Amino acid sequence: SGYRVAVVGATGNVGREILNILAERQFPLAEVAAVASPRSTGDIIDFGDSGKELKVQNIDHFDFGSFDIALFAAGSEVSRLHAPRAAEAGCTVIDNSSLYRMDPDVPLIVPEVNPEAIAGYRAKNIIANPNCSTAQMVVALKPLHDVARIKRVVVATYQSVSGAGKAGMDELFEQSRNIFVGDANSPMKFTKQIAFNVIPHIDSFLDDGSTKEEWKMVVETKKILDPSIKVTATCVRVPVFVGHSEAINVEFEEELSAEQAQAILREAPGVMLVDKREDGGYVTPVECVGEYATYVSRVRDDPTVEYGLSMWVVSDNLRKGAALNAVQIAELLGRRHLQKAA
Ligand code: 11C
Repeated sequence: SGYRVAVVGATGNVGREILNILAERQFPLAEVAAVASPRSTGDIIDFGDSGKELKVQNIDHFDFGSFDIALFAAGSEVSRLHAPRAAEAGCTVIDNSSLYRMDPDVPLIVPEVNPEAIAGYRAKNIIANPNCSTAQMVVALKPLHDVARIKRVVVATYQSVSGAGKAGMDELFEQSRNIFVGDANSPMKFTKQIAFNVIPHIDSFLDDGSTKEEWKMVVETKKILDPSIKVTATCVRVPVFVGHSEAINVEFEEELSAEQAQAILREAPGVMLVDKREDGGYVTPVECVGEYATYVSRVRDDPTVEYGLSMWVVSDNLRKGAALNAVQIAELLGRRHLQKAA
C-alpha cells in the first residue's frame, strides 16, 4: 500500500530531482505518474535509480482525481492553470512555484521549521514549498532563533544557474565554452554575461528597487519562521551550476556566542555543521550537490552589534531548496493526514 503521486513538470530540473528523491527515500507509493506539458508527452524518463521507467503524460488531459498527492514543479503559470483543478478533485497539491506562498489560506512549510502549520492545508488542499534561498536560510536560523530570538538578518546570496532551470545551466556551459574558443556570446536567459561574471539581479524588479527574489526572502522568512524578524537581502547569480550559498549576518535579542551557536547547529535537524576554522574547513557549493543537508560554516561573532553572528550557509538548491523539501512535505502530510491507498 502507499500513495498515488503525480509529479508535474517531471522533465524539468526540479521534477527530475523529485522523482530521484521519491525513489531514493522509498516513499510509500501505490502509483507514480510523470506529468508535463504536451511538448514532452510520450517521452520516457527514469524513475530515479529504481530501474523503472515512466511515460510522460499530458497535463491537459491528466485526471488528478485518481491521485492522492500532486507535486507541482512547472512554474507559476502551470500551477495557476492546473493546481486548483487538482486540489478540487481531491488531490493535495504541493506547489513549488511562488504563486500560493503568501496566500493566507495556504501553508508554507519547511518541515524542520514549522511542521505544525501543515494542518491549514485543508482550506484549499494546497501546500506551498518556499523559494530555495529562503528554505536553506530558515533551516539554519530556526534553532538559533529558538534560543536567542532573532531581530534582524542581513543576507547576500550566491545563487547557482540551476535556479533558472535547464536553460540557465545550458547558458553558463555554452558561454564558458564560447569564451574559450573565441566565439561570440549573447546573453539569452540572463540579463548579462554569466560565465566568469556575477549578476546582482534575480527575478523581476519591484518599485522600491529590490528584486522579487529579495522580497521573497523577506516575506517567506516571516511567514515560515516569525513575522517579527526583519530581513534585508541582496540576491546574486553566480557561475555555479548547482548549490546556492549565503553570507548571513544575524542580530539577536539575547546573547549567543559563536561557540554556543556551533553547539546548537551541530544538533539541529537538517543541518550539517562543517566549521574547522582552517584552510578548506568549510563547505562550498560543489560539495553539497546531491546532498540533503543545509551546510553551515564560518560561524563567528560579529562584534559590531550587541549580540551578533555571521555565518556561511550552503545547500543543493534543487534538493533542500526544492525537491527534497517538497518530498519531506509529502512525507509529513502522509504521516499526519492522509490515508494510504490499499
Ligand atoms: C533562482 N530561487 O535561484 C530561484 C528559483 O520562487 O521558486 C526558484 C524561484 C521560486 O533563480
